[in-house]
Amino acid sequence: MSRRQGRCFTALFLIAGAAILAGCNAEEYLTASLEPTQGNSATGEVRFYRVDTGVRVVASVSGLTPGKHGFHLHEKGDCSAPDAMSAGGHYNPLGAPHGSPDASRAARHLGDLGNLNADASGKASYDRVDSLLAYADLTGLSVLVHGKEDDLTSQPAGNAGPRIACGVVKARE
Ligand SMILES: [Cu+2]
Repeated sequence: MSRRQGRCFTALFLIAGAAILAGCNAEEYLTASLEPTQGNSATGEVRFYRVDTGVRVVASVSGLTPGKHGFHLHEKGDCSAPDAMSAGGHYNPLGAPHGSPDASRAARHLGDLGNLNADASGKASYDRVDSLLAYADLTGLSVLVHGKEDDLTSQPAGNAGPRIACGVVKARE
């Protein structure tokens, strides 16, 4: 091998090493940045991770009133309306009734994530693995936070009140 070829192989080796390291560091997830709707103040981030048993949903939200707030995936990735009605109804590709996130596939919307539960300072965190969601289907949906508790029973949306924050689900940048 000539000296020049040797240098070239060294360079290739370094590039391959850097690529492998970059691959190890690039954790893959989808994210939705929650922005408040008109007259509200809730903000936060929701992340979706692919796990063996489904999709892990991790949220951190602040600016809430203390207590429970309906938390759903909605069908349209459009938060442009001041009241976020542009996001459409719950993500419900199977045409099921509204329900608890722990209900069976036939008894909940796939978008039914239950409630966020804000503490006295208005902060809520959420970390749950959903065994019915498919990671590949989530991009382009939206995540909504509501002003009231989702009772997990009332149709079609748990009587959860106005939409106070909205974010579109996107690949991490
Ligand atoms: Cu909703």
